[in-house]
Amino acid sequence: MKCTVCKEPAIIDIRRHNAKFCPEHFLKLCRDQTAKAIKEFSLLEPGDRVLVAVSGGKDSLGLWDLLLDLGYRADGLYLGLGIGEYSDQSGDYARAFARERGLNLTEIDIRDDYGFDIPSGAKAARRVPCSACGLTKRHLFDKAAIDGGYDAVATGHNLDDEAAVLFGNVLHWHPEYLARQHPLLPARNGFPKKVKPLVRLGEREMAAYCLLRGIDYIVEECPMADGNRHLRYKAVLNELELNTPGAKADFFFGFLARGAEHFALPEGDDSLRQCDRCGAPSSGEVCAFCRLTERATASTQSTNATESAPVVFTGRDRRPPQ
Ligand code: Q46
Ligand code: ZN
Ligand code: ZN
Repeated sequence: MKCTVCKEPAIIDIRRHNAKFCPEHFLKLCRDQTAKAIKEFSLLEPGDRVLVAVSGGKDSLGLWDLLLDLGYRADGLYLGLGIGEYSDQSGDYARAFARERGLNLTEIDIRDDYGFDIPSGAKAARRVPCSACGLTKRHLFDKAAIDGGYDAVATGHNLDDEAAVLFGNVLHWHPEYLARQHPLLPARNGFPKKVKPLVRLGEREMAAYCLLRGIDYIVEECPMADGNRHLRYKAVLNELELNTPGAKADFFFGFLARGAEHFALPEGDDSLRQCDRCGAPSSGEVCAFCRLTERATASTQSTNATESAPVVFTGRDRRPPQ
């Protein structure tokens, strides 16, 4: 197998590009595809200060590395979600990455700062763990970006992630989600700009990128992802991609080019106010995150008061997101 560019031995075959790459040209492809997404969707301006949502996985650490390589000023934010060993290990990978490269990583531990963790907090608030987790992550990344004066929050969603989410949103016809499915969500109403610069790279490519760049990352999936419907959609799309290389990219980029406009929401119709407790933009008096915190910690307090067994994470908590 030879590199399509230089004819040296290739290490990866990317069928949707109908091309094979040696290490040097594969790394160049990853940089070029990231830069192309940033330009094509107007994600960032040169010299922007970016806050990378770091999970310790291949996508977020690879994204941080790529943004720095492309000349952006990028800091990381890691959230300790209290999901057992998974959180302990993913935090170690994020810290090691930042330490070895002298980067600025901020950490927020939701147990220390907000008094709950995702498994027990979700249970107490009667929410599916991934729903409580997503809400928590969105709120805390938004807040950190606004407080820190960053130009954007960047997340490591790749082509496989976006195609799977689109598949779910089309399968169940969620027009309100389709309206927001774009690599760029501009800043609005006190929310920071959010960008997804990896939408042109697949999961397999991000794993290969990290391997070649010497980036150690947590390989295990979050235990709460078990049974997650997006994993099932990914499996269906992988099957399709096997026989139709490029199907995922056609599906996702075709939607952006020809479908998304039909779901766009009229501008300026959000009537948001400030949360009475934390000041974040909110549709009601108290924002969803403050309500979650209240319910999650009220249960902890009453549990402590009655000295009954603490709420702990067990395998039974693994339910798919809604
Ligand atoms: S971390 Fe959180 Fe994911 Fe785990 S609980 Fe679900 S949303 S699966 S990206
Ligand atoms: Zn080459
Ligand atoms: Zn609030």
